[in-house]
Amino acid sequence: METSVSAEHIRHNWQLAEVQTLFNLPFHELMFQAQSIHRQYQVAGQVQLSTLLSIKTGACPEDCKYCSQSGHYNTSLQKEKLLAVERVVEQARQAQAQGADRFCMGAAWRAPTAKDMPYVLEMVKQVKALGLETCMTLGMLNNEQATELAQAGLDYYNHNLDTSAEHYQAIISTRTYQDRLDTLATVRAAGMKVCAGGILGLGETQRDRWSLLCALANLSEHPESVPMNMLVPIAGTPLGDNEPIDELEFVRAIACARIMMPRAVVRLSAGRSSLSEAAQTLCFLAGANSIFYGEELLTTENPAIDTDKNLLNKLGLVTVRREFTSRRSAVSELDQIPAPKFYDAMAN
Ligand code: SAM
Ligand code: DTB
Ligand code: SF4
Repeated sequence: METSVSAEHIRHNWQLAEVQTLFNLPFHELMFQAQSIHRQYQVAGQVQLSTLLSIKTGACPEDCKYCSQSGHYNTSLQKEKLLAVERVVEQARQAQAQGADRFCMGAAWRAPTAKDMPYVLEMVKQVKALGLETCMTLGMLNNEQATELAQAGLDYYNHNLDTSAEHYQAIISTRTYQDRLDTLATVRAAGMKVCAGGILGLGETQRDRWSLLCALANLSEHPESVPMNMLVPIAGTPLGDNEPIDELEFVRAIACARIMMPRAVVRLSAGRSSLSEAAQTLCFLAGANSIFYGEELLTTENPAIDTDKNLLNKLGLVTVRREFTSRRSAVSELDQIPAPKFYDAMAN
């Protein structure tokens, strides 16, 4: 049966058992379903590029067991106070020149203080004035802060659920899962786009992965952006010696995110430096259509820009700002490619 874009795929009532079945499908079947959804709801072959900057680094009062920036662990990280607005704008300009279309600013805070707000608002205004989309991740927000950020022109706010509600207590004790859900609701109510995802490799079970995916997909509106991070183990943190997870598990999680949140842009986020080209390619096939672009994430390494450009070109993927990649094929404009009709694998 052929179907057109259909609202039946946009659901907020996912059950754990269903996600278990989806996650454990034969790999080729899972990939087929993910591709089918991807091609109905996303522009196939297009990848969005976001560049990250840490605007305030380290000495964070939170105790997230994975994080280089928590003040609770000795990670030999160079701390830095809030950067001057001009330095942030300069970095944004460079990111734009290198091809990014969104600039994401992250601060190692539990929540911004009243003293910080005028500076971050100014950063949003000036970065946006360059013609870039803006994103910030500053910890928890109250209604007033969220409204101010939205009025300054902030497009996206990143705040991750990180893991399942069940595994959460083993990872963070200084704020609750409900605190995170509350911040996401506050961001949504202020009219900003929500960027919310998680990390795999925190010692969670498969069930925790299904539960995280359910928690994200069962939000009253799906996040517009879903970053999928693979733990970057940081020496000195409690998770510094964690074994890397099976790459195919990560690909499966991306495929499920694609199927469960068809309209979201799924970002292949932290951990890309340790993934082979082949594994990243599977992530793109599974439905990832955004990456962090630039040689550093917040405090850890990311693939070099030339490495990423080569990979995208090799795969024939184009970026939202197309002048930064070229298609291998003779077709130069995505719009010229006729929209294919797809068998709907979700219908029985
Ligand atoms: N302090 C803010 C907060 O936590 O809300 C914003 C910055 S925090 C670094 C943003 C996200 O980066 C975290 O929620 C987590 O998902 C991800 N992250 C941090 N350290 C990581 C690591 N070592 N490996 C993978 N992802 C990580
Ligand atoms: C997200 O989910 N991943 C990014 C962004 N949101 C802010 C952060 C990744 C951080 C990786 C570890 C680091 O560089 O410190
Ligand atoms: Fe602080 Fe964010 Fe790191 Fe947690 S993840 S320790 S809140 S910077």
